[in-house]
Amino acid sequence: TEYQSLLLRVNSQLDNHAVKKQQAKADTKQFDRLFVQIVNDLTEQDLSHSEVGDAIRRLKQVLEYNAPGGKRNRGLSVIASYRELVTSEQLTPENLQRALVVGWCIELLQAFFLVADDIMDASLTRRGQPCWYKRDGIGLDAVNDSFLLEATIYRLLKKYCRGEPFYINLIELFLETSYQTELGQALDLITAPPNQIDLTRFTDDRYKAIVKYKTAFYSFYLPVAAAMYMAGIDDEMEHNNAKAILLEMGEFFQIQDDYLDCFGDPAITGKIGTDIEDNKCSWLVVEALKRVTSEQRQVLELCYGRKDNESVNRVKSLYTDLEMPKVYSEYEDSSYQRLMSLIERHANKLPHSIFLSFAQKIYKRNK
Ligand code: DMA
Ligand code: MG
Ligand code: MG
Ligand code: MG
Repeated sequence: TEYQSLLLRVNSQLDNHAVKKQQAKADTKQFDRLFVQIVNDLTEQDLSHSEVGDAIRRLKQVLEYNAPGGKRNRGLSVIASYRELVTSEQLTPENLQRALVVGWCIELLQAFFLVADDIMDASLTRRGQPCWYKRDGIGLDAVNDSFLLEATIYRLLKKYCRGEPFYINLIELFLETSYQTELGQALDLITAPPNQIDLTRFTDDRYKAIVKYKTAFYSFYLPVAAAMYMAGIDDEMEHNNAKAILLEMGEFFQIQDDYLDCFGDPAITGKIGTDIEDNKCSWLVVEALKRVTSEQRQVLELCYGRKDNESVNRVKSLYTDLEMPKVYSEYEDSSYQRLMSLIERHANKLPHSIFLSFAQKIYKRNK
C-alpha cells in the first residue's frame, strides 16, 4: 500500500543518512591520519639536504603548528562532495586518497592565509593557541612562513595529481581562488584604515564584496569545485550553479564569523576578537548603523576603531542595547530559508546533499 511504500522510503533515507554519517566519520579519521604522511611528503627528502635542510626543518615546524587544529570543514568537504559526485567504480583507493590530499591542500591554503591574516589583524590567538607570529622568535618572519605554506599546495598537487586529466584545472582553480581571496583581503584592509574612522564607508555593498572575495570563494566554492573537477565535471554552467549556492553560504559564514568575533566565547572559537579595535567593516557595525539614534552614532564615531578597552566596551554595550544577538538570530533563520530555496532552484543536476551537508555543518555554529 501507499503507506507501506512511504515507510520504506523513509526507512531507506534514514539508512542512507546513517551510512553517510559513518562514512564521514571514517573519512575524518583517514584525513587526520594522512597529515603525518603529508608532512613527510613535503619534508622527508630534503631534511638532510646540505644546503636547505635547516629551512625544511623550519617548514616542518610551520606545517605542524599551523595546518592542523581547525574544524577542517573545508578540507573534509572535498572528499564528501567527491563521494556524492562519482560512480562507485570511481571510488578506488587511489582516487579517494587524492581527494583527501586535495582536501589538505585547501587546509594549507587556509593556513597560508591565516598566518598572514593574524599579522594584518594584530590578532593574539588562533585555534586556542598563540598566533604563529606571536610566538617567541617568530615575529614578522612569519610572512615568509606563509609563503612556504602556499608553496606546499602546488608541491602536493604535483606529487599526487600530475598526469590526471584534472591536474591543470586544479592548479588554475587554486591560483584563481588565491587571487580572489587576496583581492578580498585588500578590500577588507583598505576599508579599515587605522585611525581614520569614517562610518560612511561601512555599506551593505562594500560588506558583500569584502566577504564574497575574502571568504566565500576559498571556503565554499573551492572545495566543491575541486571535487567537481576531480569527478570530471568541468562544465561552466554546472560550476556557476554550484557557485551561486556556495557563495551565498560563504556570505552567511562570514556574517557568523563577524558575530562570533564580538559575541562568541574565545574558549570555544579559539580566537580573541579584534574587529572593533581594527576598525573593520563587520556585519555588526553595518547592521548597527542601520539602527542607531544620532546619539548612538556619536558613540560609534568616538569609540569604533580604537584600541583602548573602554572604547571597545562602549561599542560592545551599544551592540547589546541594539539587541544585535536577536538581529543576528533572526538573520540566521531567514538566511537558512533563502539558502534552501536557492538549492532548490540552482542545484540542477548536482546532488542536493552536497550543499545540504555543508549547510548543516555551519548553521547554528558557535565555533
Ligand atoms: C578571514 O577574515 C579571511 C581570510 C582570508 C583569512 P577574518 O580576519 O575575519 O578571519 P578571522 O576572524 O579568522 O581572523
Ligand atoms: Mg582575522
Ligand atoms: Mg582579516
Ligand atoms: Mg573574523
